[in-house]
Amino acid sequence: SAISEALRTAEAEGQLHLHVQPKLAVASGRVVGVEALLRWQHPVLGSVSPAEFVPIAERTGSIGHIGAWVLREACRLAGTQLQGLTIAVNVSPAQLRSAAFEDDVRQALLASGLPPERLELEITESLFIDDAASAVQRLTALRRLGVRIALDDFGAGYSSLGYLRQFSFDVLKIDRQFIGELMTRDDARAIVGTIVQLARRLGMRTVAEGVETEDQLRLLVSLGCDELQGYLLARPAPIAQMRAMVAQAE
Ligand code: G
Ligand code: G
Ligand code: MN
Ligand code: NA
Repeated sequence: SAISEALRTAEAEGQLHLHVQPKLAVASGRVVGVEALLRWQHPVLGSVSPAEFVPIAERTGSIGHIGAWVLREACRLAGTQLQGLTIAVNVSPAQLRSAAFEDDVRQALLASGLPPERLELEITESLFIDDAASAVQRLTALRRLGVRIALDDFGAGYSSLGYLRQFSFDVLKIDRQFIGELMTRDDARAIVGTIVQLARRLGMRTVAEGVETEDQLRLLVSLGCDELQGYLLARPAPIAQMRAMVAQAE
């Protein structure tokens, strides 16, 4: 297709960019990290969402190249413009299963000089579906590099509490569907409260994603959630537009 053709050269043509979205720590009221979100601006196709092009890049194999660029660029940005903050990078299951991935992470850290604990990899639970044992092996190898591992969109899909015993994630990101229903559904509130307590017992931090209202923020604080992310605080934007928020972290 036109998209898969154009994807092949997107990086070389300078059409890829990272936006960042801040994460606020409840305890300190400060920005403690950002999530990197990939953007593709094509001269003819316009701006294409990663929700659309990442699955295509996975099928055609372009994801290896693109994912390595995302890692390099995220580490570079964090090292040069995000004093002390962590940067989180989304990694799809297909990327993680590739043999080259671990080396891409190592190279990105080396080239940027970023301390590994400032890089967080956000993976989704679908990684575990086909072969949980090898997923655990790969995550363990990455953890040995010193990077942090977050379980993204927790509760959205095939959540099994078993995954939480097979690998101890550093962070649980509570799926934004629950956050969106927090004020209107008792079950969403019960689930979020329970996830927060479970994470605490297992030594994981919790991040609520998709926080859009003050009411949600207040409730999440009272439920004991550690970090908040969402349009209420800031929409994903180029790092240059995030200067004021990031400076607040110093
Ligand atoms: O920010 P946005 O609405 O465009 O993100 C849409 C989806 O694309 C989300 O599921 C997000 O996790 C994913 N995504 C964003 N950036 C990246 C990236 O760099 N790599 C991968 N694999 N997925 C990404
Ligand atoms: O799958 P992942 O959680 O990585 O997806 C991140 C996606 O969530 C991106 O598309 C980002 O633009 C979007 N996002 C971030 N904050 C909010 C929010 O407050 N509300 C909604 N609806 N989407 C958000
Ligand atoms: Mn994410
Ligand atoms: Na998410």
